[in-house]
Amino acid sequence: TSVTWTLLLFVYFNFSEENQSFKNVPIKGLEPQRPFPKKFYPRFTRGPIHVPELQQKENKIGNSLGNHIQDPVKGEIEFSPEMGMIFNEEDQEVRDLGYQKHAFNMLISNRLGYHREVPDTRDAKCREKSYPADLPSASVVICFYNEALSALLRTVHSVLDRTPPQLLHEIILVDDNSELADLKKDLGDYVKTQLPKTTKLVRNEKREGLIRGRMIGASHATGKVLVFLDSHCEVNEMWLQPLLTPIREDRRTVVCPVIDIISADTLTYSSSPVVRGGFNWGLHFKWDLVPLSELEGPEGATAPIKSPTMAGGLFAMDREYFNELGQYDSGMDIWGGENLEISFRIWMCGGRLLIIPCSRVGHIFRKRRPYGSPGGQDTMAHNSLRLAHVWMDEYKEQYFALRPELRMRNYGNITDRVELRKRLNCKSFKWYLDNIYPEMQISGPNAKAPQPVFINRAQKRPKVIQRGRLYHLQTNKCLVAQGHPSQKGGLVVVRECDYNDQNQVWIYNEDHELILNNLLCLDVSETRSSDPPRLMKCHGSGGSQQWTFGKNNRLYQVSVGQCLKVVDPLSHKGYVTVAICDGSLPQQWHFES
Ligand code: UD2
Ligand code: MN
Repeated sequence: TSVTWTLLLFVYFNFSEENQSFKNVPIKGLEPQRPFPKKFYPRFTRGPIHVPELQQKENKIGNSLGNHIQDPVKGEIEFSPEMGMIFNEEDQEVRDLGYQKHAFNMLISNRLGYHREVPDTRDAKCREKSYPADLPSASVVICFYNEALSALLRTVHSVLDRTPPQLLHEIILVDDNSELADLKKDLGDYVKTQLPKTTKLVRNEKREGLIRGRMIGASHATGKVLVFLDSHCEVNEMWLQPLLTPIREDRRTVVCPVIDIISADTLTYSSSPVVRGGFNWGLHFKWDLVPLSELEGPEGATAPIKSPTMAGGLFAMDREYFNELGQYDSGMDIWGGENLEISFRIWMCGGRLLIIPCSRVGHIFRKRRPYGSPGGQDTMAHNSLRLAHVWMDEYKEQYFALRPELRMRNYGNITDRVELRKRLNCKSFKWYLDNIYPEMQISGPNAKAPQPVFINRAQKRPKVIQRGRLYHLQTNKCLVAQGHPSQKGGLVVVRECDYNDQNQVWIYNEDHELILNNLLCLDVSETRSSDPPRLMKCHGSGGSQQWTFGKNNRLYQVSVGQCLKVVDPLSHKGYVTVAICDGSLPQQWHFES
């Protein structure tokens, strides 16, 4: 038990620290949703990764732009860190176009195809659970705008592959007036000829945004329960049963799976810690560690957790209850804010919102949103204003204190929503804060008594695998910083090796990062792979800072799919770059301890 207590205390301290530190986080405008801060991650260890040499044959599968609808044989391509290897210009084009249009690695997405196994990330105890036989059936609604076809179809097939047919009433795809040619044509053909009749495609005449888009999807649904998913997800084993069970018990329960992380750069699927939803006064969603009071009980790690808010994209809800509760605010545009609005509404109007640790769905977390709104407006601010005015009572002042420029901004007509709140007899926002989110810090306009300050904890660091010199075989030189190794954004070059110089010492760790002199990480630009590598602050989320040592002494950059190379081995300048891996001498490196 003492171990358990230590663990719980650790969780608690971290939780409090998060609340303390968020005060200083600047509120940015249109910020895409990020995965959890690093300290939330359990170190997810996988067995040894098998690294097959990618064959040109495999490379052809589905990776040409006109050749998407060719379903690679399941399991033909095993995942490897070198999955994004670039062999030719066409690969480069697919990769670059993917980052530009979708902000993730479309080359890897295409190579993975429409089916793949994902690691079962559930707690072991989840596997022992059983669920009622008479669960309600679900309509899965997936709304998309300009999605990469391979990611969309992998979402659909993951649902078809891992849902018992009797529980899957239908899948409704809502095309939010996408412009991409393959979505306009190939997708329609594919749905007609390759998917069961229960998969339907609905097309919006004009771009509506994800909020009205989901309402349109829901209006076509006839299943008992609505399940919403983003268009770049992969559902895990037994994902649906644990979601349907609490809804069957109480129709006013809304449930979310744990959102696992699919890396935007490598498409690796990895486990998320069980966290719950919160928000800050800038009305941005954030993840919180689960407070002690929620972790008690016999079911331990597998028990549903009450969550003050939802992330937005992935949840299940009784369909009639969705309608009764007022669906969404149809005055909200494109993206943002609807997740807080529905969360407040659920809690304040007599429902509850739970996260179900035994249900897991992976989602590609991108570093930026690849699309704008048709008129270029900040829809997040527009939508947040609407929700603040309808639901937050005097606490909307907390928002205006941070965003004074929005006080006078027009947010359209909210009469219907105000009436809805009255009709449903919803509680006050103060009740919500006191009872559902007591951890929320309130300073300024509606201040509470100050909260105690908690101890800061050091973040866990990835384990060092090797420490030494990065030696270039052809030139007999070592990789070093061009300027000072502590200079952010500095280039690296090869120079005469000096075995007494700390500034030439690299660390290679279990996260595949290369860190010079224990300071900065070797990093590449994800969108412009022609840029030379630079030393940057270690961000800990892989991708642009992930390097592997492979065949022919190559040093492979996972995110750009290319190898580190000395540009001109005869020049004293020693410039390096990344280029298509060809096994040639300029691309050969040794890590020397
Ligand atoms: C998160 C949610 C997302 C939504 C958003 C706030 C998760 C995993 N994702 O942002 O579901 O709640 O916060 O609004 O919780 N889309 C359209 N039309 C548009 C724009 C987007 O159909 O005009 C689709 C898009 O293709 C995607 C979904 O809506 O399938 C969500 O958009 P996103 O993935 O850009 O949002 P995300 O994950 O950053
Ligand atoms: Mn998304």
